Amino acid sequence: MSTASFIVVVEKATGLRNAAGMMGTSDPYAVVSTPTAPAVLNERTQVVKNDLSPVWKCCMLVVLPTAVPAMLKVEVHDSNKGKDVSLQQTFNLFISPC
Ligand SMILES: [Ca+2]
Repeated sequence: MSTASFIVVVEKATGLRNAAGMMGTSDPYAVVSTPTAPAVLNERTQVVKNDLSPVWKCCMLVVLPTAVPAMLKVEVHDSNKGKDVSLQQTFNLFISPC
């Protein structure tokens, strides 16, 4: 199977939802996955505490098959001591060979 490598930079987000309510401010992190690829990537950025416009500047190496279009999914969550909460910021990026 032929593959291509990509450097994905998850740089920042702005104006995220505050899921902490009166308890403070969201602690966002992003998860990057490749749900359609044979070798599933599931990497995450670091948590940025108390910030609705976090700067992650996180580089990830992604290897995808060139034969078929692939999807890159980016989801943003609020980190908590208990269960993390989705900040309802999800992006699906489709990548296909030219
Ligand atoms: Ca939190």
